[in-house]
This record gives sequence, C-alpha cells and structure tokens, in this order.
Amino acid sequence: MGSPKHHERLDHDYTIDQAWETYTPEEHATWCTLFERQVRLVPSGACEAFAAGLTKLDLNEGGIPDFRRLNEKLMALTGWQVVAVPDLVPDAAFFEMLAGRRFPAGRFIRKPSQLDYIEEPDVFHDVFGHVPMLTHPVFADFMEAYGKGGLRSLKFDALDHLARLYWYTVEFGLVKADDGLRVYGAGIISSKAETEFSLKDPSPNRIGFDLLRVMRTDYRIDDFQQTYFVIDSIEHLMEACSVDFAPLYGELETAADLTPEALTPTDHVLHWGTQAHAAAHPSTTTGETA
Ligand code: HBI
Ligand code: FE
Repeated sequence: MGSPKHHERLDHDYTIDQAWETYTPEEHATWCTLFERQVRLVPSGACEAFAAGLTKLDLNEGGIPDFRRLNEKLMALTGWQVVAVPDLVPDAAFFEMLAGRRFPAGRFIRKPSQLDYIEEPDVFHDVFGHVPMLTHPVFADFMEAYGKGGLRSLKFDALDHLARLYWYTVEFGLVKADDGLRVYGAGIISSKAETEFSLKDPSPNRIGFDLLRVMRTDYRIDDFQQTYFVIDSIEHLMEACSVDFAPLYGELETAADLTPEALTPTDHVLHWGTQAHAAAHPSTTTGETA
C-alpha cells in the first residue's frame, strides 16, 4: 500500500506530485464514501475549530481534493501547505516539513475493503483528519512549533517521547467544550467507531493534559486508545508546550514509562476507565515503534 507506482520520481525532500488527474473514478468514489460517513460525526463529535475548518476548506467537492486548489485556501487562512508524500517519511524529514508549515499527506487512498482500518496514513486520514485543524491560527502555530521541537529533539535522543506528544494530541486528542468533550485528534475523527468510543465509552481513561505525563505514556497502535488526554483549549495546549523541553528530556531519562492504561496519584482524572474494551481485546503490540 502507498507504493508510488507511476509517481515514482521522488523529489529530494520526499514529496511527490499529487498527479490529481490520475486518480480513478473508483478512488474518488472511495473519498466520497468516507467523507459522507465521517462528516456526520462532526456536528456532535468534533470540536468547533475542526468543524469550522471543514466548512472553510469545502472538502466535499465530489472526490479527492486537488492539493493545488486546497492550498490556495489553506495558504490564505494560515500560510500552511499540503504536500503529497508516497508513504511515511523519515522523522527528520517529517519535522522539517512541519517546521516549514508544510503538511505531508499520503497521495494514495485506501481500497474499498479497507474503509475502517489502514496502517499507513492515506489521503483521507491526512486531509480530512488533519487539514481542517490547520485552518485554526493557534493550532497552525502549534504544528509548526512541534516540527521545530522535533528537529531539536533529535539531538537529545528524545524522539520516542516527543512522538507520544503528537500521538496523544494531534492524533488522539480531546478538548473540553461547553457541553462536554469534543474530538480534535485526526486519528479519532477519521474513525467512526473511535469517535464514539473516545467520547462516550466507559472503558478508556480520560485525564487532563499534562506535558510530562503524556511524554511518559506508552500507547497502543493496534486498537482504540486506553487513555485520552483532554486539553482545556487549543490556546492552553500551545501554552503548555511553549516551554523549554530540554529539562523535561532530562527528567524523562530517569522517569519510568507509564503503561497505556496507568493512572497516577497526580493525574487530573475526568473519567476513570473500566478498561473493559482493552480487557476484551488484548494488545498485540504497544509503543511507538511498530
Ligand atoms: N510521515 N507522512 C508521514 N505522516 C506522519 O504522520 C508521520 C510521518 N513520519 C514520522 C511520523 N509521522 C511520526 O513518527 C512523528 O510524529 C515522530
Ligand atoms: Fe495522522
């Protein structure tokens, strides 16, 4: 999956031409199927910033968005650009792109047989899941700061810790709203089942975001999360992460990792999960290296 096929010519920075004209009618139809399914979750499940971004970008023009047109809108809103990549890009290249306000999006789209689950990020996950949040000015800055922090983290051998921050925020983050919790994480909002699970199910823990705590916490890549971290607002996330990470990396060297379901005495627990789902679906793998 995600192999470049006829788009083999790699630019040195891992980006490829989206070659929008070469998507097949079947591929556009897969986008529409996924879009119609997921867009229904937005009014009750997604945070305001995501819903507003989705409206501004007009992603339902009848198929896979053409990045050239998408980028005109996105550039005008927050100065971000979406660039096509064939696959996961190496960490340093990924950080370099984010630091330059360029978001790498998979060019390929999943097959109709993989509507619910794919291992690698495809154009639907990347564009529907991530790009609406990039229209929010503070979130847009957060993503750039994450990229810059990622580049710095390479010197500290702290990549695993920093990857957990991305995982528990950008991919699987929840945010407080007036009437309860909402999703802002792309990994949740591109999954119908996990949107419902993360917001409503008694199984997972839901705890207040704490930067050091998040960077200590291992995560599951093979099932729903056992813990979701809740931010007060995007502004609060940005503020909490606008600190020097170097001393934190020092602390993390000696602090023990926490398991995905762990609760600690200092956690601000919003919901103490039963972990019934996890008990019924034992983990086959955990951690940031698949
Ligand atoms: N590459 N295309 C792509 N998309 C990602 O989300 C991505 C990546 N490379 C590395 C990576 N994510 C993560 O390991 C970083 O958060 C560390
Ligand atoms: Fe993602």
